Amino acid sequence: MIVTGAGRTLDLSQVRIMGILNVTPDSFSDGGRFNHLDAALQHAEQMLADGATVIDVGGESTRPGAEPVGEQQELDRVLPVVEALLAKTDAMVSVDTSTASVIGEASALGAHMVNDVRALRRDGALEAAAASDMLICLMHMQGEPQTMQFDPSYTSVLDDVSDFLAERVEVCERAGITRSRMLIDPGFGFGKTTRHNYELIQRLQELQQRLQLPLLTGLSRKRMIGEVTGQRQADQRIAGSVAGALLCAMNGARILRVHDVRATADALAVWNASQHPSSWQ
Ligand code: 7PJ
Repeated sequence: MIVTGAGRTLDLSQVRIMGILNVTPDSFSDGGRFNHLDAALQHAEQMLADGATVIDVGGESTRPGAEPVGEQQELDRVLPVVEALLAKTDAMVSVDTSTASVIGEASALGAHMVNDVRALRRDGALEAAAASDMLICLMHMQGEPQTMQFDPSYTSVLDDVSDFLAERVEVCERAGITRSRMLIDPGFGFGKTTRHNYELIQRLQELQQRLQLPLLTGLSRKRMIGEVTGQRQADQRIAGSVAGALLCAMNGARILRVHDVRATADALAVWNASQHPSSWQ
């Protein structure tokens, strides 16, 4: 399985790691330490050295209850980092955004992927993505970040997620985005209880079979890891997150969106070795 965005191909026959680069002042799991350009670049370079292929740059906090960010503020946060990453690293560059102007400007700079937690439902986002040649990750979310964790409810979480994504895929196709540019994501923690999240992990294979598109998953340091491990602090959730990421990979995910790149790469290496023992002495 190979996907191409903005002229850059990504071979998904091996599972890839997307390293999270938050450029929000309130990024909950890194304390907002990577606000400044140099620090952001340095962090990205470390993640690439540790085994990331994609760097996901986000200027809007979508954690539960977070305040929305203004458009100009998001542009100011994200674009300089995208530009620097494209100039100075060989990363595949993804922008974690729902904003049409950010999609358009990032595309003009040469960014390779749009990662949209709102699946291109904001005004102008679909058109901006269609006008680009970027990869598009469509994610499922029930509600909006400010209220989504109040009382998430589903008849069948897998059916709802898969129906929603199927509809967004269709809308994108009608707008001229080919399926070869799409990825899908169940959206762990976005309007879902812990039970919903783990049911989705258990049934990830089914989701992939229904949609027939490459799966991206992100559960790194999230509350669903804290809930079952008892780890209240995000930076204490690394082992749990690595276990969760590996489970997603074993259940068919092709791109893993993570904070802890090296730990995740190590886990994938061990899994790989167990699949190809003959490459070892
Ligand atoms: C996700 C995301 C995710 C995708 C965030 C956090 C919250 N994009 N952006 N999937 N989560 N595609 O990292 O905790 O799960 S922001």
